[in-house]
Amino acid sequence: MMRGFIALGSNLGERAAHLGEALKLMSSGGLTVVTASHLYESAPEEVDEKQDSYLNMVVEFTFEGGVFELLDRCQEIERSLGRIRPYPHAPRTMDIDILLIEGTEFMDERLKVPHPRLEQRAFVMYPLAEIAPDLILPSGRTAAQVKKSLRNDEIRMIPGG
Ligand code: PH2
Ligand code: MG
Ligand code: MG
Repeated sequence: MMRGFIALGSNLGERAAHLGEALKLMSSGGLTVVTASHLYESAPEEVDEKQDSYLNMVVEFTFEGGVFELLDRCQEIERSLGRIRPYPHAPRTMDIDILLIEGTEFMDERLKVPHPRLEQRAFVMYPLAEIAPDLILPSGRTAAQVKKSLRNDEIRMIPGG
């Protein structure tokens, strides 16, 4: 059984409802959500055009299957929530990114694990550090240390979200 962390994000339509729906869809067929973070709101990063803000969260998961099966499941859930890909970094109803898989490094055109930009992204590190502060990341630092080093006042935890 594999165990790891997945990031979810939405900045189009009913963002919180999309995330709730994705969590429901993730909890079947050998995929189990073990822990879910709060929702965090932040402005789009790494995007040139004006877009609505994102809601992001991170979940710890277990999965009975292989890496590509997991990727297919994530993309199937994105599609069932109306994800279209008109151009890179377009606004999206649902983005599901595999961040880390315990004991696994994976480099392929379709998928890189650990996620290459994981430790640079406040919208990933805030929710990840909430649910796994002592997790050791590829740089050798804990999630809590990396979060602290990013210190970002623009990101907002949604209470109860
Ligand atoms: N995802 C991106 C690009 N920029 N910014 C925020 N705040 N949240 C995201 O999920 C996000 C982003 C590409 O997937
Ligand atoms: Mg993404
Ligand atoms: Mg993605």
